[in-house]
Amino acid sequence: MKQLVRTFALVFVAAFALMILTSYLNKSQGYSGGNTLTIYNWGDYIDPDLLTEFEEETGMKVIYQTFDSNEAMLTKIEQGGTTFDVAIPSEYAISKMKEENLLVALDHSKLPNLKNIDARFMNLSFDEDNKFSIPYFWGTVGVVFNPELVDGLTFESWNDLWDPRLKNQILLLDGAREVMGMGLNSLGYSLNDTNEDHLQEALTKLSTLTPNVRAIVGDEIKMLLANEEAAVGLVWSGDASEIMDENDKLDYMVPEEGSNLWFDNMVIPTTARNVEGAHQFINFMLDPDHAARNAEYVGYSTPNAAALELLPEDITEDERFYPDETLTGKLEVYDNLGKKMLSHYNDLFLEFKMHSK
Ligand code: N2P
Repeated sequence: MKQLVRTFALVFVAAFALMILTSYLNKSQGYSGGNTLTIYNWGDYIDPDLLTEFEEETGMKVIYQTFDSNEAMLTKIEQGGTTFDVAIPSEYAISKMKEENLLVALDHSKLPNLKNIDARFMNLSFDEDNKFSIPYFWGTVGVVFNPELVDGLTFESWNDLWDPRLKNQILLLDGAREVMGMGLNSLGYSLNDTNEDHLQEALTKLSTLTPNVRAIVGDEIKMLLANEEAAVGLVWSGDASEIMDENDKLDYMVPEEGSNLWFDNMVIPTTARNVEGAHQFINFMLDPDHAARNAEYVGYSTPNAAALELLPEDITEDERFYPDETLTGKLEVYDNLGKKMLSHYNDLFLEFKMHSK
């Protein structure tokens, strides 16, 4: 009898432990069953009320995880073991995921709201016919600065960041392509350059910026700049708009040598368990009201023409955040440089980070 009780107890404990373990694994691996939807997005990149509304409307439960760079997102999806239903990478990462067969072809008949996207953002070279990706936000990379803290300096060129008056005053976003791109652009090279001499030259140039670099940071860059903890930041345009909402002394500019124009898009990775729900979510985000509220909440520029109509004019007519084609035509979109070159960029960026500490 005692033996039986003990066996029972043991089986019970083991089953319980297994339950806890699976629930933990499901959470950490982004498991989605029929009624859950697992979303993998950049940090600070959605209005959380929209997730709640989506859950209420569909009865699905959203599991939400974030990343802070395309490289981190790619590594996680490439290594497998995840079950993300929707992810939101940028164009060069999408092109790489397509190459690696990591994306599900979309069923446009399930995305009637796709008609709301401005034709200017459709059918771009990284995904012709939008077979795998649907526009989410777009923008530029540039410099946010606080005119009161920069000792009369004005900003036009990347090279202005090297001014000794900016000692310890610059915050950089933590992105390999963005920081390497700044180094390359400041020398007049393309931010897609793969010439080894140019890349080394860019690294050397960047290492001379280190006296001015206060820190390389993630999403906290917005709080630090708004609180005037530093005078200058290398940021994505939408973060600049968010910072300027908090502190209207600050301004944003895109350097004259050129910079990056980027497009973030919703995709369904082949890891998805709920492809139907993923389409429902994408369509939900394409709704004009949802897209407008999302843009207002996160501060980024929407590619949704119908949503633009709903946004205040002081947002949509601000050329810094809704630049026209004359400016965007001078900017470069990141190319998919291939696995080897991308990891080389990462290594060079790491080397720079080590110098900056
Ligand atoms: C938001 C990140 C925006 C990503 N925190 C720009 N591609």
